[in-house]
Amino acid sequence: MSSEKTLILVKPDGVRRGLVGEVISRIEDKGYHITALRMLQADRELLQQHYAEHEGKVFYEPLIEFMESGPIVALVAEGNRVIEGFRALAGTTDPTSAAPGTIRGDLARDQGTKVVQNIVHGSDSPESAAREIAIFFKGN
Ligand code: IDP
Ligand code: MG
Repeated sequence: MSSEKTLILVKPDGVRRGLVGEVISRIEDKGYHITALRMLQADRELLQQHYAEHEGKVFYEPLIEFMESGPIVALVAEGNRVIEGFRALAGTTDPTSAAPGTIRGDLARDQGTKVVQNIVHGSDSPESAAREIAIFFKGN
């Protein structure tokens, strides 16, 4: 049985709104295993590494500022096709049009801010997952 890992973040909006348990429940209810977990206040350097692919975009600076605006929860989830599976659980980037039933579709909406606040991050490929897990879980 092949397995896979993904890096999931509960963003500052999710932590502020008390949705950590809700997000974790949805991951576990789907049948994935959480194999690492930490709460942290991310600093700018870590966030610049994590979001390097978005450097230069209009929402880049607001994204970094938003992500350092409060504590986040980082976790590693494991299971066959977990990268794709968690992206499906999360829903599309824009929470206004994200499908009902998804984390973003059920729990978030566009608040008119420069960066859209959408509760969670999930890695988008095996390469991203390996890179992102190394950033948030050094030594794992
Ligand atoms: P993803 O989180 O669904 O993978 P990405 O394109 O990787 O989406 O963007 C990273 C984050 O940047 C998003 O989750 C969202 O918070 C924010 N973002 C992405 N695109 C936009 C945009 O067009 N306007 C405002 N914020 C955006
Ligand atoms: Mg992304």
